[in-house]
Amino acid sequence: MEKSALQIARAAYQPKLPTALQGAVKAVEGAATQSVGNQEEIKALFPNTYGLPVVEFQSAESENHDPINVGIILSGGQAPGGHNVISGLYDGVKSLNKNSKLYGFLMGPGGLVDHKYVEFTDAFIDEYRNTGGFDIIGSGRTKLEKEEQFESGIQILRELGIQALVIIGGDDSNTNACVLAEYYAAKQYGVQVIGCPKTIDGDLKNEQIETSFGFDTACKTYSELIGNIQRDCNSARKYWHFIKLMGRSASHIALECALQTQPNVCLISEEIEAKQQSLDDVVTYIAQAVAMRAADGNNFGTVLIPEGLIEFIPAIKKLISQLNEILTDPATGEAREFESADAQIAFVKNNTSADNLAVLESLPADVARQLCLDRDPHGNVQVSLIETEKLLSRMVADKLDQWKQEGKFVGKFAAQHHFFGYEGRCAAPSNYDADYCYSLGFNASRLIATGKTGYMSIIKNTTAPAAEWIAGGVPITMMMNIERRNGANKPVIRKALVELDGAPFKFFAGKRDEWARQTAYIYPGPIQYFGPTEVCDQCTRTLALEQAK
Ligand code: FBP
Repeated sequence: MEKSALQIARAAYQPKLPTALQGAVKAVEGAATQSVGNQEEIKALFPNTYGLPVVEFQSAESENHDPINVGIILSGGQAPGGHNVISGLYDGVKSLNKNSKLYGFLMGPGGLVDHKYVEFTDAFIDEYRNTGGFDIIGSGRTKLEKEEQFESGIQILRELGIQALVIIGGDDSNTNACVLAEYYAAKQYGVQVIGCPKTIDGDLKNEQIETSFGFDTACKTYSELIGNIQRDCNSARKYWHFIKLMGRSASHIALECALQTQPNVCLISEEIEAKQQSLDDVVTYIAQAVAMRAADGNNFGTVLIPEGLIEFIPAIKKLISQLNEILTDPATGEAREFESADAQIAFVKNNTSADNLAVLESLPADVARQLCLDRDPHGNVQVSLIETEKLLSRMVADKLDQWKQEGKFVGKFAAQHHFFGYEGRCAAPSNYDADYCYSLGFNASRLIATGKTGYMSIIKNTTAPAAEWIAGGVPITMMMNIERRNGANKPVIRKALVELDGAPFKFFAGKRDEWARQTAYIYPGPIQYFGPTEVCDQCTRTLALEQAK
Protein backbone atom coordinates (compact mmCIF):
# COMPACT_ATOMS: atom_id res chain seq x y z
CA MET A 1 0.00 0.00 0.00
CA GLU A 2 1.51 3.38 -0.97
CA LYS A 3 1.43 5.97 1.81
CA SER A 4 1.57 9.73 2.23
CA ALA A 5 4.32 11.33 4.34
CA LEU A 6 1.79 11.99 7.11
CA GLN A 7 0.64 8.36 7.05
CA ILE A 8 4.23 7.16 7.38
CA ALA A 9 4.92 9.51 10.29
CA ARG A 10 1.61 8.60 11.89
CA ALA A 11 2.27 4.86 11.62
CA ALA A 12 5.25 5.35 13.92
CA TYR A 13 3.14 7.05 16.62
CA GLN A 14 3.14 5.00 19.82
CA PRO A 15 -0.26 5.43 21.48
CA LYS A 16 -0.20 6.17 25.19
CA LEU A 17 -1.36 3.63 27.77
CA PRO A 18 -2.56 4.22 31.33
CA THR A 19 0.20 3.48 33.86
CA ALA A 20 -1.88 0.64 35.31
CA LEU A 21 -1.70 -1.24 32.00
CA GLN A 22 2.02 -0.81 31.46
CA GLY A 23 2.99 -3.99 33.34
CA ALA A 24 1.36 -6.85 35.20
CA VAL A 25 -2.13 -6.12 36.55
CA LYS A 26 -4.44 -7.29 39.28
CA ALA A 27 -8.22 -6.89 39.10
CA VAL A 28 -9.76 -5.00 41.99
CA GLU A 29 -13.48 -5.76 42.17
CA GLY A 30 -16.25 -3.53 43.49
CA ALA A 31 -19.61 -4.54 44.95
CA ALA A 32 -22.30 -6.51 43.09
CA THR A 33 -24.09 -4.36 40.50
CA GLN A 34 -27.68 -3.91 39.31
CA SER A 35 -29.11 -3.01 35.92
CA VAL A 36 -30.21 0.63 35.43
CA GLY A 37 -33.84 -0.50 35.13
CA ASN A 38 -36.14 -3.54 35.20
CA GLN A 39 -33.77 -5.34 37.59
CA GLU A 40 -35.85 -8.48 38.11
CA GLU A 41 -36.50 -9.03 34.38
CA ILE A 42 -32.85 -8.44 33.39
CA LYS A 43 -31.64 -10.72 36.19
CA ALA A 44 -33.96 -13.49 35.00
CA LEU A 45 -32.78 -13.09 31.39
CA PHE A 46 -29.06 -13.04 32.31
CA PRO A 47 -28.66 -15.41 35.28
CA ASN A 48 -24.94 -16.03 34.56
CA THR A 49 -23.82 -12.49 33.77
CA TYR A 50 -26.06 -10.37 36.01
CA GLY A 51 -24.86 -8.57 39.13
CA LEU A 52 -21.12 -8.93 38.42
CA PRO A 53 -18.84 -6.29 40.00
CA VAL A 54 -17.20 -3.34 38.26
CA VAL A 55 -13.49 -4.11 37.86
CA GLU A 56 -10.48 -1.79 38.03
CA PHE A 57 -6.97 -2.85 37.07
CA GLN A 58 -4.06 -1.90 39.26
CA SER A 59 -0.36 -2.61 38.84
CA ALA A 60 0.80 -5.97 40.21
CA GLU A 61 4.12 -7.73 40.79
CA SER A 62 4.26 -10.17 37.90
CA GLU A 63 2.06 -12.43 35.82
CA ASN A 64 2.57 -15.58 33.78
CA HIS A 65 0.09 -16.54 31.13
CA ASP A 66 -0.45 -19.45 28.84
CA PRO A 67 -0.95 -18.46 25.21
CA ILE A 68 -4.55 -17.49 24.41
CA ASN A 69 -6.40 -17.33 21.13
CA VAL A 70 -8.78 -14.40 20.76
CA GLY A 71 -11.23 -13.34 18.03
CA ILE A 72 -12.36 -9.81 17.21
CA ILE A 73 -15.35 -8.39 15.32
CA LEU A 74 -16.08 -4.84 14.10
CA SER A 75 -19.82 -4.25 14.20
CA GLY A 76 -21.96 -1.44 12.74
CA GLY A 77 -20.96 1.98 11.44
CA GLN A 78 -17.29 2.91 11.07
CA ALA A 79 -15.70 5.05 13.79
CA PRO A 80 -12.15 6.47 13.87
CA GLY A 81 -9.89 4.37 16.08
CA GLY A 82 -11.21 0.87 15.36
CA HIS A 83 -7.84 -0.18 13.97
CA ASN A 84 -6.18 0.97 17.19
CA VAL A 85 -8.53 -1.14 19.30
CA ILE A 86 -7.35 -4.10 17.24
CA SER A 87 -3.66 -3.18 17.46
CA GLY A 88 -4.03 -2.56 21.22
CA LEU A 89 -5.66 -5.97 21.67
CA TYR A 90 -3.00 -7.60 19.49
CA ASP A 91 -0.17 -6.05 21.53
CA GLY A 92 -2.07 -6.94 24.71
CA VAL A 93 -2.47 -10.64 23.97
CA LYS A 94 1.13 -10.87 22.71
CA SER A 95 2.38 -9.21 25.90
CA LEU A 96 0.56 -11.87 27.92
CA ASN A 97 2.31 -14.58 25.92
CA LYS A 98 4.08 -14.16 22.60
CA ASN A 99 2.46 -17.34 21.30
CA SER A 100 -1.06 -15.94 21.71
CA LYS A 101 -3.03 -15.48 18.50
CA LEU A 102 -5.57 -12.91 17.34
CA TYR A 103 -8.14 -13.67 14.63
CA GLY A 104 -10.38 -11.10 12.93
CA PHE A 105 -13.83 -12.11 11.67
CA LEU A 106 -14.58 -10.51 8.32
CA MET A 107 -17.30 -7.98 7.47
CA GLY A 108 -18.90 -7.80 10.90
CA PRO A 109 -20.72 -10.38 13.02
CA GLY A 110 -21.65 -12.22 9.81
CA GLY A 111 -18.00 -13.35 9.59
CA LEU A 112 -18.38 -15.35 12.81
CA VAL A 113 -21.58 -16.99 11.60
CA ASP A 114 -20.20 -17.73 8.12
CA HIS A 115 -16.73 -18.73 9.36
CA LYS A 116 -14.85 -16.02 7.43
CA TYR A 117 -11.73 -14.86 9.23
CA VAL A 118 -8.05 -13.87 9.04
CA GLU A 119 -5.20 -14.37 11.47
CA PHE A 120 -3.30 -11.20 12.34
CA THR A 121 0.48 -11.03 12.09
CA ASP A 122 2.92 -8.29 13.09
CA ALA A 123 3.26 -7.05 9.49
CA PHE A 124 -0.50 -7.04 8.92
CA ILE A 125 -1.19 -5.07 12.12
CA ASP A 126 1.64 -2.60 11.44
CA GLU A 127 -0.01 -1.55 8.17
CA TYR A 128 -3.03 -0.29 10.10
CA ARG A 129 -1.70 1.30 13.29
CA ASN A 130 -3.18 4.78 13.93
CA THR A 131 -5.20 4.72 10.69
CA GLY A 132 -8.90 5.49 10.28
CA GLY A 133 -11.48 3.14 8.83
CA PHE A 134 -12.55 -0.41 9.54
CA ASP A 135 -11.06 -1.82 6.33
CA ILE A 136 -8.59 -4.03 8.18
CA ILE A 137 -11.34 -6.68 8.42
CA GLY A 138 -14.45 -4.76 7.35
CA SER A 139 -17.64 -4.22 9.31
CA GLY A 140 -21.29 -5.20 8.96
CA ARG A 141 -24.70 -4.82 10.56
CA THR A 142 -25.71 -8.49 10.90
CA LYS A 143 -27.40 -8.76 14.29
CA LEU A 144 -26.04 -11.61 16.42
CA GLU A 145 -29.22 -12.58 18.22
CA LYS A 146 -30.33 -16.04 17.17
CA GLU A 147 -29.38 -19.36 18.71
CA GLU A 148 -28.40 -20.87 15.36
CA GLN A 149 -25.93 -17.97 14.85
CA PHE A 150 -24.42 -18.58 18.30
CA GLU A 151 -24.12 -22.30 17.54
CA SER A 152 -22.54 -21.67 14.16
CA GLY A 153 -20.13 -19.27 15.89
CA ILE A 154 -19.02 -21.79 18.48
CA GLN A 155 -18.02 -24.26 15.76
CA ILE A 156 -15.41 -21.91 14.29
CA LEU A 157 -14.34 -20.65 17.71
CA ARG A 158 -13.62 -24.26 18.73
CA GLU A 159 -11.87 -25.02 15.47
CA LEU A 160 -9.52 -22.07 16.00
CA GLY A 161 -9.15 -22.72 19.73
CA ILE A 162 -10.54 -19.25 20.50
CA GLN A 163 -11.23 -18.69 24.19
CA ALA A 164 -12.50 -15.13 23.98
CA LEU A 165 -14.30 -12.92 21.50
CA VAL A 166 -14.13 -9.11 21.50
CA ILE A 167 -17.05 -7.30 19.85
CA ILE A 168 -16.51 -3.65 18.95
CA GLY A 169 -19.87 -1.96 18.57
CA GLY A 170 -22.53 0.48 19.68
CA ASP A 171 -25.39 -0.06 22.11
CA ASP A 172 -27.16 -2.73 20.04
CA SER A 173 -23.99 -4.71 19.26
CA ASN A 174 -22.92 -4.63 22.90
CA THR A 175 -26.39 -5.75 23.97
CA ASN A 176 -26.00 -8.69 21.60
CA ALA A 177 -22.45 -9.29 22.91
CA CYS A 178 -23.98 -9.70 26.34
CA VAL A 179 -26.69 -12.06 25.05
CA LEU A 180 -23.91 -14.14 23.44
CA ALA A 181 -21.81 -14.06 26.64
CA GLU A 182 -24.82 -15.27 28.60
CA TYR A 183 -25.58 -18.02 26.08
CA TYR A 184 -22.00 -19.35 26.03
CA ALA A 185 -21.79 -19.14 29.84
CA ALA A 186 -25.10 -20.98 30.27
CA LYS A 187 -23.94 -23.70 27.88
CA GLN A 188 -20.51 -23.79 29.57
CA TYR A 189 -18.82 -23.49 26.18
CA GLY A 190 -15.76 -21.85 27.75
CA VAL A 191 -15.75 -18.77 25.48
CA GLN A 192 -15.64 -15.32 27.07
CA VAL A 193 -17.25 -12.33 25.31
CA ILE A 194 -16.02 -8.78 25.86
CA GLY A 195 -17.56 -5.60 24.37
CA CYS A 196 -15.92 -2.34 23.39
CA PRO A 197 -17.79 1.03 23.22
CA LYS A 198 -17.79 2.38 19.66
CA THR A 199 -19.94 4.92 17.80
CA ILE A 200 -19.36 8.36 16.38
CA ASP A 201 -22.89 9.17 17.62
CA GLY A 202 -21.62 9.54 21.21
CA ASP A 203 -24.77 7.94 22.62
CA LEU A 204 -23.08 4.98 24.30
CA LYS A 205 -22.02 6.64 27.53
CA ASN A 206 -23.08 6.53 31.15
CA GLU A 207 -21.55 6.69 34.61
CA GLN A 208 -19.01 4.03 33.66
CA ILE A 209 -18.33 4.88 30.00
CA GLU A 210 -17.05 8.43 29.54
CA THR A 211 -17.42 8.46 25.78
CA SER A 212 -17.71 6.09 22.85
CA PHE A 213 -14.65 6.03 20.63
CA GLY A 214 -14.72 7.86 17.31
CA PHE A 215 -16.93 10.69 18.61
CA ASP A 216 -13.88 12.89 19.22
CA THR A 217 -12.34 12.53 15.74
CA ALA A 218 -15.66 12.62 13.87
CA CYS A 219 -16.76 15.83 15.65
CA LYS A 220 -13.38 17.48 15.08
CA THR A 221 -13.58 16.59 11.38
CA TYR A 222 -17.13 17.96 11.01
CA SER A 223 -16.16 21.06 13.00
CA GLU A 224 -13.26 21.70 10.65
CA LEU A 225 -15.68 21.51 7.69
CA ILE A 226 -18.29 23.68 9.43
CA GLY A 227 -15.57 26.22 10.26
CA ASN A 228 -14.51 26.29 6.60
CA ILE A 229 -18.10 26.84 5.53
CA GLN A 230 -18.53 29.59 8.12
CA ARG A 231 -15.47 31.36 6.81
CA ASP A 232 -16.81 31.12 3.26
CA CYS A 233 -20.19 32.25 4.48
CA ASN A 234 -18.68 35.25 6.29
CA SER A 235 -16.65 36.11 3.18
CA ALA A 236 -19.42 36.00 0.56
CA ARG A 237 -22.22 37.04 2.95
CA LYS A 238 -25.00 35.74 0.70
CA TYR A 239 -25.98 32.24 1.84
CA TRP A 240 -27.59 30.50 4.75
CA HIS A 241 -25.96 27.07 5.06
CA PHE A 242 -28.19 24.28 6.37
CA ILE A 243 -25.89 21.53 7.65
CA LYS A 244 -27.27 18.16 8.73
CA LEU A 245 -24.98 16.12 10.96
CA MET A 246 -25.00 12.38 11.52
CA GLY A 247 -25.89 10.92 14.85
CA ARG A 248 -28.96 8.81 14.14
CA SER A 249 -31.09 9.63 17.23
CA ALA A 250 -29.11 11.65 19.75
CA SER A 251 -27.91 15.24 19.10
CA HIS A 252 -24.48 14.87 20.74
CA ILE A 253 -22.62 15.45 17.46
CA ALA A 254 -24.61 18.59 16.60
CA LEU A 255 -24.13 19.94 20.14
CA GLU A 256 -20.39 19.22 20.17
CA CYS A 257 -19.93 20.83 16.74
CA ALA A 258 -21.88 23.88 17.93
CA LEU A 259 -19.60 24.16 20.96
CA GLN A 260 -16.57 23.96 18.66
CA THR A 261 -17.79 26.37 15.95
CA GLN A 262 -20.45 28.74 17.43
CA PRO A 263 -22.96 28.66 14.54
CA ASN A 264 -25.98 30.99 14.32
CA VAL A 265 -28.48 28.20 14.96
CA CYS A 266 -28.12 24.65 16.27
CA LEU A 267 -31.20 22.52 16.84
CA ILE A 268 -31.15 19.97 19.64
CA SER A 269 -33.74 17.25 19.09
CA GLU A 270 -34.02 16.35 22.78
CA GLU A 271 -34.99 19.96 23.62
CA ILE A 272 -37.57 20.07 20.83
CA GLU A 273 -39.16 16.93 22.22
CA ALA A 274 -39.08 18.20 25.81
CA LYS A 275 -40.73 21.47 24.76
CA GLN A 276 -43.32 19.53 22.71
CA GLN A 277 -42.54 21.66 19.66
CA SER A 278 -44.13 21.17 16.26
CA LEU A 279 -42.35 21.30 12.90
CA ASP A 280 -43.80 24.79 12.46
CA ASP A 281 -42.30 25.89 15.81
CA VAL A 282 -38.85 24.74 14.62
CA VAL A 283 -39.25 26.51 11.27
CA THR A 284 -40.41 29.71 12.98
CA TYR A 285 -37.39 29.62 15.30
CA ILE A 286 -34.96 29.44 12.38
CA ALA A 287 -36.89 32.05 10.36
CA GLN A 288 -36.74 34.43 13.32
CA ALA A 289 -32.94 34.09 13.44
CA VAL A 290 -32.77 34.79 9.68
CA ALA A 291 -35.03 37.84 10.05
CA MET A 292 -33.10 39.17 13.04
CA ARG A 293 -29.78 38.92 11.22
CA ALA A 294 -31.31 40.41 8.06
CA ALA A 295 -32.39 43.42 10.12
CA ASP A 296 -28.68 43.95 10.91
CA GLY A 297 -27.80 43.60 7.21
CA ASN A 298 -26.50 40.04 7.62
CA ASN A 299 -28.21 37.88 5.00
CA PHE A 300 -26.07 34.86 5.82
CA GLY A 301 -25.66 32.28 8.52
CA THR A 302 -25.30 28.65 9.55
CA VAL A 303 -27.83 26.18 10.91
CA LEU A 304 -26.78 22.81 12.40
CA ILE A 305 -29.42 20.08 12.25
CA PRO A 306 -29.11 16.73 14.02
CA GLU A 307 -29.85 13.76 11.79
CA GLY A 308 -32.57 12.36 14.07
CA LEU A 309 -34.52 15.63 14.43
CA ILE A 310 -37.67 14.51 12.66
CA GLU A 311 -38.13 11.57 15.05
CA PHE A 312 -38.10 13.87 18.08
CA ILE A 313 -40.89 16.19 16.97
CA PRO A 314 -43.56 14.67 19.22
CA ALA A 315 -46.36 14.37 16.62
CA ILE A 316 -43.97 12.86 14.06
CA LYS A 317 -42.43 10.58 16.68
CA LYS A 318 -45.89 9.16 17.44
CA LEU A 319 -46.51 8.66 13.74
CA ILE A 320 -43.13 6.94 13.19
CA SER A 321 -43.65 4.65 16.16
CA GLN A 322 -46.97 3.50 14.69
CA LEU A 323 -45.40 3.10 11.23
CA ASN A 324 -42.61 0.98 12.77
CA GLU A 325 -45.19 -1.28 14.43
CA ILE A 326 -47.48 -1.75 11.45
CA LEU A 327 -44.70 -2.19 8.91
CA THR A 328 -43.03 -4.97 10.94
CA ASP A 329 -44.34 -8.48 10.44
CA PRO A 330 -45.13 -9.66 14.02
CA ALA A 331 -44.48 -13.30 13.04
CA THR A 332 -40.88 -12.73 11.88
CA GLY A 333 -39.89 -9.39 13.40
CA GLU A 334 -38.72 -8.41 9.88
CA ALA A 335 -40.07 -5.69 7.56
CA ARG A 336 -43.39 -6.64 5.90
CA GLU A 337 -43.20 -7.36 2.17
CA PHE A 338 -45.44 -5.50 -0.33
CA GLU A 339 -46.10 -6.02 -4.01
CA SER A 340 -45.50 -2.38 -4.86
CA ALA A 341 -44.85 1.04 -3.33
CA ASP A 342 -48.51 1.96 -3.92
CA ALA A 343 -49.65 -1.17 -2.06
CA GLN A 344 -47.39 -0.22 0.85
CA ILE A 345 -48.74 3.35 0.98
CA ALA A 346 -52.34 2.08 0.82
CA PHE A 347 -51.60 -0.35 3.67
CA VAL A 348 -50.14 2.49 5.76
CA LYS A 349 -53.16 4.73 5.14
CA ASN A 350 -55.62 1.97 6.06
CA ASN A 351 -53.80 0.97 9.23
CA THR A 352 -52.78 4.33 10.68
CA SER A 353 -54.88 6.10 13.32
CA ALA A 354 -56.74 9.24 12.25
CA ASP A 355 -54.48 11.66 14.16
CA ASN A 356 -51.28 10.07 12.80
CA LEU A 357 -52.71 10.07 9.29
CA ALA A 358 -53.44 13.79 9.63
CA VAL A 359 -49.77 14.41 10.60
CA LEU A 360 -48.57 12.28 7.67
CA GLU A 361 -50.72 14.20 5.23
CA SER A 362 -49.55 17.56 6.62
CA LEU A 363 -45.94 16.78 5.63
CA PRO A 364 -44.49 17.69 2.22
CA ALA A 365 -45.43 14.83 -0.15
CA ASP A 366 -41.85 13.59 -0.71
CA VAL A 367 -41.15 13.37 3.02
CA ALA A 368 -44.45 11.57 3.68
CA ARG A 369 -43.60 9.11 0.92
CA GLN A 370 -40.12 8.54 2.34
CA LEU A 371 -41.57 7.87 5.80
CA CYS A 372 -43.92 5.25 4.38
CA LEU A 373 -41.46 3.53 2.08
CA ASP A 374 -37.82 3.64 3.22
CA ARG A 375 -37.28 1.06 5.95
CA ASP A 376 -34.29 -0.89 7.18
CA PRO A 377 -34.47 -4.73 7.26
CA HIS A 378 -36.10 -4.52 10.69
CA GLY A 379 -38.92 -2.25 9.50
CA ASN A 380 -37.52 0.98 11.01
CA VAL A 381 -37.60 4.40 9.36
CA GLN A 382 -34.21 5.26 7.88
CA VAL A 383 -33.76 8.73 9.27
CA SER A 384 -30.47 9.27 7.47
CA LEU A 385 -32.37 9.23 4.16
CA ILE A 386 -34.70 12.06 5.15
CA GLU A 387 -33.26 15.30 3.80
CA THR A 388 -34.20 17.42 6.81
CA GLU A 389 -31.78 20.16 5.80
CA LYS A 390 -33.71 20.71 2.54
CA LEU A 391 -37.12 20.25 4.17
CA LEU A 392 -36.35 22.93 6.78
CA SER A 393 -34.80 25.45 4.40
CA ARG A 394 -37.80 25.09 2.04
CA MET A 395 -40.22 25.66 4.91
CA VAL A 396 -38.15 28.61 6.23
CA ALA A 397 -38.21 30.15 2.73
CA ASP A 398 -42.02 29.78 2.61
CA LYS A 399 -42.37 31.40 6.03
CA LEU A 400 -40.09 34.30 5.10
CA ASP A 401 -42.09 34.86 1.88
CA GLN A 402 -45.22 35.06 3.97
CA TRP A 403 -43.54 37.50 6.40
CA LYS A 404 -42.32 39.56 3.46
CA GLN A 405 -45.87 39.96 2.22
CA GLU A 406 -46.91 41.00 5.72
CA GLY A 407 -44.00 43.51 5.84
CA LYS A 408 -42.26 41.58 8.65
CA PHE A 409 -39.14 40.56 6.72
CA VAL A 410 -37.00 42.77 4.56
CA GLY A 411 -33.97 40.70 3.71
CA LYS A 412 -32.74 38.09 1.26
CA PHE A 413 -32.68 34.39 1.84
CA ALA A 414 -30.70 31.91 -0.26
CA ALA A 415 -29.81 28.48 1.09
CA GLN A 416 -27.07 25.90 0.55
CA HIS A 417 -27.34 22.36 1.89
CA HIS A 418 -24.82 19.90 3.32
CA PHE A 419 -24.88 16.55 5.06
CA PHE A 420 -21.78 15.59 7.03
CA GLY A 421 -21.57 12.00 8.18
CA TYR A 422 -19.48 9.69 6.06
CA GLU A 423 -16.78 12.41 5.82
CA GLY A 424 -15.85 11.88 9.46
CA ARG A 425 -16.40 8.21 10.18
CA CYS A 426 -13.09 6.99 8.75
CA ALA A 427 -10.85 9.99 9.47
CA ALA A 428 -7.40 9.23 10.88
CA PRO A 429 -7.96 9.10 14.65
CA SER A 430 -7.06 12.16 16.70
CA ASN A 431 -4.45 11.62 19.41
CA TYR A 432 -7.33 11.29 21.87
CA ASP A 433 -9.00 8.50 19.90
CA ALA A 434 -5.69 6.86 18.95
CA ASP A 435 -4.69 6.62 22.65
CA TYR A 436 -8.19 5.85 23.95
CA CYS A 437 -8.80 3.07 21.42
CA TYR A 438 -5.39 1.48 21.84
CA SER A 439 -5.97 1.47 25.61
CA LEU A 440 -9.49 0.00 25.20
CA GLY A 441 -8.09 -2.86 23.09
CA PHE A 442 -5.08 -3.49 25.32
CA ASN A 443 -7.37 -3.41 28.36
CA ALA A 444 -9.69 -5.99 26.75
CA SER A 445 -6.76 -8.43 26.79
CA ARG A 446 -6.54 -7.94 30.58
CA LEU A 447 -10.27 -8.56 31.01
CA ILE A 448 -9.81 -11.79 29.08
CA ALA A 449 -6.73 -12.76 31.07
CA THR A 450 -8.63 -12.26 34.34
CA GLY A 451 -11.43 -14.54 33.12
CA LYS A 452 -14.20 -11.94 32.62
CA THR A 453 -17.18 -12.40 30.34
CA GLY A 454 -20.19 -10.18 29.67
CA TYR A 455 -18.02 -7.11 30.38
CA MET A 456 -17.31 -3.99 28.41
CA SER A 457 -13.76 -2.65 28.28
CA ILE A 458 -13.64 0.79 29.93
CA ILE A 459 -11.06 3.54 30.27
CA LYS A 460 -11.95 6.44 32.56
CA ASN A 461 -10.52 9.79 33.73
CA THR A 462 -9.62 10.56 30.10
CA THR A 463 -9.56 14.34 30.58
CA ALA A 464 -6.38 13.79 32.64
CA PRO A 465 -3.03 12.85 31.03
CA ALA A 466 -3.13 9.27 29.66
CA ALA A 467 -0.79 8.00 32.36
CA GLU A 468 -3.55 8.71 34.91
CA TRP A 469 -6.34 7.04 32.98
CA ILE A 470 -8.24 4.34 34.89
CA ALA A 471 -8.61 0.95 33.17
CA GLY A 472 -11.14 -1.77 33.94
CA GLY A 473 -14.42 -3.36 33.00
CA VAL A 474 -18.13 -2.88 33.54
CA PRO A 475 -20.69 -5.72 33.39
CA ILE A 476 -22.89 -5.03 30.37
CA THR A 477 -26.05 -6.04 32.26
CA MET A 478 -25.45 -3.04 34.54
CA MET A 479 -26.29 -0.69 31.64
CA MET A 480 -29.47 -2.48 30.57
CA ASN A 481 -33.18 -1.93 30.86
CA ILE A 482 -36.23 -3.20 28.98
CA GLU A 483 -37.42 -1.14 26.00
CA ARG A 484 -40.01 -1.64 23.29
CA ARG A 485 -38.36 -2.39 19.94
CA ASN A 486 -40.25 -3.38 16.78
CA GLY A 487 -43.37 -4.35 18.65
CA ALA A 488 -41.63 -6.41 21.37
CA ASN A 489 -40.11 -5.75 24.81
CA LYS A 490 -36.35 -6.33 24.71
CA PRO A 491 -33.39 -6.03 27.10
CA VAL A 492 -31.17 -3.26 25.71
CA ILE A 493 -28.38 -0.94 26.79
CA ARG A 494 -29.96 2.41 27.59
CA LYS A 495 -29.05 4.96 24.91
CA ALA A 496 -27.63 8.24 26.23
CA LEU A 497 -29.44 11.26 24.79
CA VAL A 498 -28.41 14.89 25.30
CA GLU A 499 -29.28 15.82 28.88
CA LEU A 500 -30.95 19.21 29.06
CA ASP A 501 -29.68 19.72 32.60
CA GLY A 502 -26.16 18.61 31.66
CA ALA A 503 -23.24 21.05 31.50
CA PRO A 504 -22.68 20.90 27.67
CA PHE A 505 -26.28 21.79 26.82
CA LYS A 506 -26.48 24.44 29.55
CA PHE A 507 -23.32 26.11 28.27
CA PHE A 508 -24.72 26.11 24.71
CA ALA A 509 -28.14 27.40 25.84
CA GLY A 510 -26.44 30.27 27.67
CA LYS A 511 -24.63 31.38 24.53
CA ARG A 512 -26.92 30.62 21.59
CA ASP A 513 -28.82 33.92 21.47
CA GLU A 514 -25.53 35.79 21.24
CA TRP A 515 -24.27 33.40 18.53
CA ALA A 516 -27.56 33.79 16.59
CA ARG A 517 -27.34 37.57 16.36
CA GLN A 518 -23.61 38.14 16.19
CA THR A 519 -21.21 36.50 13.81
CA ALA A 520 -19.20 34.75 16.51
CA TYR A 521 -17.87 31.88 14.41
CA ILE A 522 -14.90 29.79 15.47
CA TYR A 523 -12.81 28.19 12.71
CA PRO A 524 -11.22 25.18 14.43
CA GLY A 525 -9.05 24.06 11.49
CA PRO A 526 -7.93 20.48 10.85
CA ILE A 527 -7.01 17.91 13.49
CA GLN A 528 -3.33 18.25 14.43
CA TYR A 529 -1.34 15.11 15.13
CA PHE A 530 2.06 16.57 15.93
CA GLY A 531 2.68 19.67 18.03
CA PRO A 532 1.93 21.16 21.43
CA THR A 533 -0.41 19.26 23.72
CA GLU A 534 -2.93 22.10 23.91
CA VAL A 535 -3.30 21.86 20.12
CA CYS A 536 -3.10 18.08 19.65
CA ASP A 537 -4.34 16.31 22.76
CA GLN A 538 -7.60 18.02 23.68
CA CYS A 539 -10.74 15.96 24.29
CA THR A 540 -14.18 17.11 23.11
CA ARG A 541 -15.79 20.19 24.63
CA THR A 542 -18.66 17.91 25.69
CA LEU A 543 -16.39 15.68 27.76
CA ALA A 544 -14.42 18.62 29.18
CA LEU A 545 -17.67 20.31 30.32
CA GLU A 546 -19.11 17.06 31.68
CA GLN A 547 -15.98 16.29 33.68
CA ALA A 548 -15.32 19.87 34.87
CA LYS A 549 -15.32 19.88 38.65
P1 FBP B 1 -23.23 2.96 14.70
O1 FBP B 1 -24.25 3.31 15.73
O2 FBP B 1 -23.31 1.56 14.23
O3 FBP B 1 -21.85 3.32 15.18
O4 FBP B 1 -23.47 3.85 13.40
C1 FBP B 1 -23.72 5.20 13.50
C2 FBP B 1 -24.05 5.85 12.18
O5 FBP B 1 -22.88 6.44 11.63
C3 FBP B 1 -25.15 6.88 12.37
O6 FBP B 1 -24.64 8.12 12.73
C4 FBP B 1 -25.85 6.85 11.04
O7 FBP B 1 -27.21 7.17 11.16
C5 FBP B 1 -25.71 5.43 10.60
O8 FBP B 1 -24.56 4.93 11.22
C6 FBP B 1 -25.59 5.27 9.10
O9 FBP B 1 -25.57 3.91 8.80
P2 FBP B 1 -24.96 3.28 7.47
O10 FBP B 1 -23.49 3.25 7.66
O11 FBP B 1 -25.51 1.90 7.46
O12 FBP B 1 -25.34 4.14 6.33
